Amino acid sequence: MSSPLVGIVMGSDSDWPVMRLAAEAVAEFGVAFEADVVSAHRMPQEMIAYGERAAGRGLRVIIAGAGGAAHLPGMLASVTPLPVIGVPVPLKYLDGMDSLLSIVQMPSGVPVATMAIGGARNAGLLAVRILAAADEDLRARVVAFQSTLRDQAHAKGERLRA
Ligand code: RP5
Repeated sequence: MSSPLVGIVMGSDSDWPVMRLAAEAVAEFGVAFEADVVSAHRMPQEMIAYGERAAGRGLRVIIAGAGGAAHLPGMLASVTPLPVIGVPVPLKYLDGMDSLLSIVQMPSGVPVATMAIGGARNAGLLAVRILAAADEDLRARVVAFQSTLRDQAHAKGERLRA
């Protein structure tokens, strides 16, 4: 197995049912990834160390998901030069609006690409696109994937018109 290019981290293993969609999307394109729990509030030192070491370990994109007071994506973005994609994980209360607002309102200078609430699949697909910008083979796979989406949409229209 080649060394991971995408780091998928989350505040708790309870986020995994959402975050595994990011892992599945990345795996569909044959991109090596790692997944781990890195909690901003329960293990802040380890979280900072993860962000500081990520680029040096060979990671190229970080996907970070958290729920509630979701500070993990923003804090990682503050200590890594890598692109960080944030996934708001919906919890029992507030329907994920708390997670979304905690992730999306970053101060100028510290960007986080914030996905929709529960939008972990798009996080994986965005990570693939970021890598594909400098990888022609991967880009061809993204184009083929887009063709599949187009064909599926046409098929839906055909079924309605039939
Ligand atoms: C957040 O608290 C985690 O990202 C998770 O969404 C939430 C609940 O964590 P657990 O209490 O289930 O470990 O930091």
